[in-house]
Amino acid sequence: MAVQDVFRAVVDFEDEKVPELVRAELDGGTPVETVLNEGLIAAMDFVGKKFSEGEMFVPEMLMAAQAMKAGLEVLRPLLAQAEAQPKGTVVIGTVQGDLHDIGKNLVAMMLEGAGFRVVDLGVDVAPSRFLQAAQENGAQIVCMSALLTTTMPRMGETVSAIREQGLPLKTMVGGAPVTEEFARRIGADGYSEDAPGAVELARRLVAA
Ligand code: B1M
Repeated sequence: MAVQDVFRAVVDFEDEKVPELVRAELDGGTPVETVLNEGLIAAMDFVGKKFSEGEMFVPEMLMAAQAMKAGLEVLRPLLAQAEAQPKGTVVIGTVQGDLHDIGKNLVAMMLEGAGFRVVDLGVDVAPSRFLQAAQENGAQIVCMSALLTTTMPRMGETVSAIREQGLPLKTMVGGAPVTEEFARRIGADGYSEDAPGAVELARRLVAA
């Protein structure tokens, strides 16, 4: 039994087997971060590479994503041991036109775990919906995720809409194609390349 088994089960689309393998790893004393990074996330990176190389196709990516999600559900309570007093409220979503939600869900879980109240808008979220939900929920931060180069511009549009309305909201962005430089260019308040970094950033933005 090794974290490699978790990796293999995701790559082989064994969504029924993944939760039990994840549980077995945790029971055996493997740290939750290792199961997450070396098992689940590494498997999705592998699948993405195979897709780029034309060796896997969309249905296979989807099956692997389902297997990864099944594993994430086991990790959820460990990642999200919320504290009593919310650190602040964040509104999070994957931007308009983009249906990738695994990374966004991970960021949401870790923010919850760090004690933030998280309003998750799901996927395909239009700029106006981010604004409306942030105002309705008294949020301090709007968190946007994008996995497609074609949907990244929606992040800039959301930031601009917030600035135009003069709303006192901080914005943070992330997702595989997003960079620090891109975040600066669109005027976002912050960028993080991974979920733990997103938690650190959210803490800094709320404190600022
Ligand atoms: Co898609 N897909 N996909 N896909 N998919 C990618 C993104 C791609 C890179 C694959 C490839 O070509 N190698 C490519 C994008 C190319 C590009 O634009 N540069 C691609 C493509 C092309 C497509 C379609 C267009 C394919 C098609 O139909 N021809 C299509 C688009 C659909 C749409 O969105 N409109 C599509 C569809 C799909 C599926 C539905 C099959 C499925 C998504 C299922 C789901 O999410 N529910 C899927 C998948 C699974 C992938 C890959 C394989 C894996 C993505 C993933 O979940 N990674 C992906 C290849 C890859 O990235 N390796 C690929 C694991 C996840 C934990 O990582 O989301 O990066 P990630 O999140 C990280 C960080 O980025 C960061 O934290 C997370 C963990 O630490 N982070 C943030 C994320 N959001 C953040 C926000 C923050 C801070 C940090 O602050 C707010």
